[in-house]
Amino acid sequence: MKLARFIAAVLVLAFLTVAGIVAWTRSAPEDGLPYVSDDQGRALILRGFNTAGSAKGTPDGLPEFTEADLDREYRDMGTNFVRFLLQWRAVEASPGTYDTKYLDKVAERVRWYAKRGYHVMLDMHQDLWGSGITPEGGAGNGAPGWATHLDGLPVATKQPTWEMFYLEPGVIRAFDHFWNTTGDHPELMDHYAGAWKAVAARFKDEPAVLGYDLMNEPWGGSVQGATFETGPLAELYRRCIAQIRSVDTDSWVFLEPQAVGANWGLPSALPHFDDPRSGPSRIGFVPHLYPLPLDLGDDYTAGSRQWTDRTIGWWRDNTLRTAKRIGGPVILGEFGLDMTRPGSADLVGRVQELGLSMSYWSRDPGVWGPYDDKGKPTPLVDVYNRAYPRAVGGIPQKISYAGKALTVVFDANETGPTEFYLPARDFPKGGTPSVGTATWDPARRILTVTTKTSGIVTLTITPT
Ligand code: MNI
Repeated sequence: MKLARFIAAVLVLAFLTVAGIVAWTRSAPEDGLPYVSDDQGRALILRGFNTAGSAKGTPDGLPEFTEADLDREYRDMGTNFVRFLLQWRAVEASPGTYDTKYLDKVAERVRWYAKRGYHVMLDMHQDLWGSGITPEGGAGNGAPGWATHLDGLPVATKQPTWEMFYLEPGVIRAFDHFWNTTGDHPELMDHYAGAWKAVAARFKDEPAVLGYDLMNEPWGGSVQGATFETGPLAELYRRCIAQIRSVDTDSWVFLEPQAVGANWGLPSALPHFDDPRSGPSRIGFVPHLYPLPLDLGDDYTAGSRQWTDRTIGWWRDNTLRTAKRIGGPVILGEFGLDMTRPGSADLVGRVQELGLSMSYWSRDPGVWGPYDDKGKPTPLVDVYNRAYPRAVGGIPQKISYAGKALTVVFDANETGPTEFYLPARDFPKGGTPSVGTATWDPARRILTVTTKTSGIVTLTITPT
């Protein structure tokens, strides 16, 4: 096992080196990506959590999460975003029938967020296809049992790490049926797209719902890489886009690349998609980031820190390149790690400095999350609780931090005031803007700043 790990590490680092050299010799696109905007047209900077991994295993498919938990999250970290996990098995428990009671319960949770000014991205989650891949049901999640066809192929129930289940013959076959690689179950993809239509029909009029993350961490089964991303994955996305747009022309559709490779910073071959709505396309890119040295068990220290920084650089370049091709904004859908390990807090800070909208993996209690099993804050709370512009009255050009001060440069476009979340630790009495007029909401810790409505604005907020 040790040797296998070493070989895997060497192979992947070799790949990353090649990808890195390729990325280096091409110019990295820096700007010109659109932003997700709110109903006033302001650019949104999103900070939040995946909520929650527990939805994978609960019988009703809902996360273990209360309205009081959300209040605490806002109080402690001032988030404005959630990547909320859905389960296909809960949406479409029997073929062609959509569970309105489940969708009502999701809607109830969406309203908790809406009441507090959050934006919600609904994520059709899966790992390892579905719970039907093993008899006990504890390995995979997502797909309903009726959509799980293993054809009697084996799935060994003991694996050195959970990802290894993806290589089991039965799991590969379940995916091959879904992608219609086998030709035996062409109906499955349309069921999935139909489930999305049902979700979109339910949430199209909920302004807090920003959009839909079509599939978590896609895996191609026996078809991999560019062949998968430009073939069956693109086909699934086209069908889902068509179904969603038949009922909802306004929400964003968010696309993930194949997880293997892209999670580590390798390029994705995901193509451009036409958005059949009038007005500008609303299709965005939501990759994940799991730097390989950490996946292999290292900490963000010493030599591993250098490799991690390099992989983050390649991830950024390759992500922006794919987003350019798609023509949409980027949200970092998942990034997370064990916060009790050395260097973890530094790494979260490093990832925040990419300046992207993001949802941390995840909100669940434990060493990765903001609160441990006893509800005590982990070191994540302190790093994640950082001043940021929640909504910007123009096109952001640059966001930078100098000590406690925060500067945002934007091209004003008459869309409304700029809003900042300012944590009590750094801004105990609120903040003072370098230009414009401000109102301070001490309960929500939000500073709203009205500036000129056209031209470049450089707005610095310092502690009052
Ligand atoms: O690290 C992964 C990951 C590794 C390998 C593979 N394949 C071999 C297909 C797929 C995914 N995923 C990271 C995180 N994503 C889930 C939720 O989406 C979390 O539980 C993982 O930590």
